[in-house]
Amino acid sequence: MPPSITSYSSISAFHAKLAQSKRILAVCGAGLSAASGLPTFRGAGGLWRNHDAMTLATPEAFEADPGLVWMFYAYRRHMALKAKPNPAHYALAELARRRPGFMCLSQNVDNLHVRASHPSSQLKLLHGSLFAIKCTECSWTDPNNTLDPFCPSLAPASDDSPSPALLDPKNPLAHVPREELPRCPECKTGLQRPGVVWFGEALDEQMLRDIDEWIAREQVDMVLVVGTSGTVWPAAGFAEQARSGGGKGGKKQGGTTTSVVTVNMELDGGRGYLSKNDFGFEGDAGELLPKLLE
Ligand code: BV8
Repeated sequence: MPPSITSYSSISAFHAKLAQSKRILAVCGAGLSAASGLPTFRGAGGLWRNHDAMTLATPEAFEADPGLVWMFYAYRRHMALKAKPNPAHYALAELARRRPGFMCLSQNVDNLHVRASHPSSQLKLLHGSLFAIKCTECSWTDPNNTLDPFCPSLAPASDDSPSPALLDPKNPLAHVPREELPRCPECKTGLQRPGVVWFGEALDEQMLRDIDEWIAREQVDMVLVVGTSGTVWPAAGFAEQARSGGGKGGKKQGGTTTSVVTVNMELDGGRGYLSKNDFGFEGDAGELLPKLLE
């Protein structure tokens, strides 16, 4: 185990549990993409300029100043397009190909799972995608829009990096008026907005039903909780829902235990996992997952 990784659990015991696991669930967060160079929400990269990303990822913020919110998303689209999937994304995609009983739930909107060719039937993007665009008013969507810049008023200063103004809190941000933002081509009245789930917005109901059904159908043997602070709901609840056999009359067969496996840069002193059946591995997911899932 390289010095940069502290294992609070034995890798061989983990591999033994993985080998006997039929149904495996992964819940992934921003830490999975840290090795691809994308900042997380919380932690050193979590603040975008002097704005807390969380206050920008809301319908109210978009209503109040769509230009500012679009600059935030144009910057994240630009960064995500420049980023590449890291070995952890490929390890999860490979696990899906090897294990039909594996389902990956991701909070990430950077499209890196898709670019790592993760089988779509075994991937649920809980919070949508930076590259899906939709209308604020009608049901129009553009599911795969990689325009960068998204529109002329949101152009970064140069090809290889967004405008310095976006990054340097000291530089006043140019105000982008609503009129310069693209309107919906269908209804002509709504604005085009990022196809992500903002705080205070509901996740896709059918997707949530499918997840509940997948968890309840059969005992989940292992939950991989990768690079997430577990602070955003309902994503934060899926690991315990799986442990309790779906919680909704799930078939919890006697004797089988669900192991929750936490992979995180900070395992809060090793208490990052709960019971003796659980595992904790502290370090970079980009380095850890390929070793754990080999
Ligand atoms: C909803 C898209 C209901 C936008 C995002 C209980 C139930 C339901 C809702 C709530 C509830 N309690 C509170 C709520 C409200 C709210 C919520 O959870 N608030 C929190 C802040 C308390 N939830 C919602 O609003 C959700 N909506 O449930 O609506 C409803 C029902 C009907 C009708 C109307 C409404 C919607 C939540 C979705 C928000 N959108 N993303 C965008 O991205 O711009 S969430 C956003 O935060 C990202 O998706 C991000 O992934 C996510 C969560 O953060 P993490 O992924 O965990 O990232 P974070 O930075 O926090 O942590 C990174 C971790 O990685 C750290 O632990 C770090 O140590 C680790 N790490 C760092 N580097 C590495 C690493 N690990 C490994 N390797 C490394 N190299």
